[in-house]
Amino acid sequence: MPKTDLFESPDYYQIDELLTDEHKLIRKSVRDWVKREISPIIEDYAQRSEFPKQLLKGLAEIGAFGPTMPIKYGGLGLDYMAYGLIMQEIERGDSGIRSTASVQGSLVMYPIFAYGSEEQRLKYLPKLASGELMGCFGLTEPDHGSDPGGMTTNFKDAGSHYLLNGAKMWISNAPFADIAIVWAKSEQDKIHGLIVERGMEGFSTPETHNKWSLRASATGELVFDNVKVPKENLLPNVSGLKGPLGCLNQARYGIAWGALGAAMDCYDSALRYAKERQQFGRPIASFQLQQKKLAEMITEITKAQLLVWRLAVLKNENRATPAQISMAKRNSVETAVNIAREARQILGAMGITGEYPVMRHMMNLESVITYEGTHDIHLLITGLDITGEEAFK
Ligand code: TGC
Ligand code: FAD
Repeated sequence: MPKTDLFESPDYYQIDELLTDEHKLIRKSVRDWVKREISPIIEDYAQRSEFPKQLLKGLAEIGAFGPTMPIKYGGLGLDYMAYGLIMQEIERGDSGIRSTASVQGSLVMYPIFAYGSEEQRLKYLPKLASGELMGCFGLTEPDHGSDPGGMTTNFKDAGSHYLLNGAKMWISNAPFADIAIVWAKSEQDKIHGLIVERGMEGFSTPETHNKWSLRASATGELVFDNVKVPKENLLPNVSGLKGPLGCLNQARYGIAWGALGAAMDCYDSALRYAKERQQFGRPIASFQLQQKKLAEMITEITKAQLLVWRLAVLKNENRATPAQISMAKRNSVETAVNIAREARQILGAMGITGEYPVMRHMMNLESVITYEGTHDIHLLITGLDITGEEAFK
């Protein structure tokens, strides 16, 4: 049943005054699109555990795929504030849809742009920006998640081509992607990025089922059984773990903004419900316990908004460090998870139904807190940054 989306974004500290008119216009156009295209259908797709593929064209049209890329390659040449706002608005609709946009822009287009040859850029980027081609990013393996440096997926020089073997797991967009950016070790034990195309013999992408989280996002494996990859598909300009981790900086930045969108939607739903729902002859918003929850939500959202706004300024100036991005990703997702859990309680029994977006956000955020570096890993990155002592190994 189509639902009316009444979302209004909180701006408790007049942070909008820190945005340009162009930023506000971009946010409005994405928000209108989300209200029109995502909100009415997302609950059904999440319940059915199906990715709404028909949204891809619209996502491309609103500039969700690589908005910071130069116009020459099909991007919009926007700044990182605009990129953050786009991710915030899309994840306000659903984390799974934001995942698709993050992967396409930050994890597929970015490595081709940053590490690819000019031929690779011209061949792939415009088609990825328009959604004509969709991509996925294969770093995680069954036995190597937080520790991707231990990967065993590998390729050998077979003269006219490379021979790729191994498997990746938990890969967003894998079941329908046309291309995959795959990180694999060479015979010299160096990590490189390869562009693997659907249809290459020995390459398959089985879908992962039975998820309770990100149900409207398609997740799968990437399996490589002696796949012949043309030599021109190797990304020539990077080697080592810094290649994939450099892409993660881009995507984690987007999540820092995106998760706040989910938090705002939960807060907005809970506030509206608390004002309308009557118990003991009064709106539940009049009870101190409910006010505490709501007041803490808006406080945490406001703090996180200021953090990501400042991060965007630093990123625009090319001064945002990976550790600063880790802190923001971790903080925003924790904020969102806590707010979703509290909002669900304010809604009482209604909170467990699909009549409201809260439980869907809550379950989605359990993936967001794990992917792109777990909550623990980001804390350890901050720990390393401030102490100089590595506690991973
Ligand atoms: P370590 O020895 O620290 O570093 C290896 C090399 O990488 C460099 N480096 C970075 N470069 C760029 N950006 C960063 N953020 C970087 N972090 C490290 C580092 O300088 C070094 O360079 P060099 O030249 O000296 O070789 O590596 P480590 O093996 O100790 O691991 C460090 C650790 C644990 C922080 C890292 O591996 C990590 O971040 N693990 C988490 C893995 C992760 O985030 N996986 C995400 C998979 S993709 C995904 O989840 C997509 S979900 C998308 C969606 O649906 O939205
Ligand atoms: P593990 O690394 O096994 O960690 C398990 C637990 O141990 C965690 O709590 C972790 O914090 C903790 N831990 C690990 N190491 C340490 C340590 N040194 N110190 C303290 N604690 C530690 N990956 C991709 O490559 N591409 C994708 O598109 C992608 N999409 C995803 C989509 C979804 C829905 C999900 C759930 C995951 C996706 N991932 C993807 C994988 C994701 O990045 C990994 O799940 C994540 O990096 C964690 O790896 P893991 O699940 O193997 O957990």
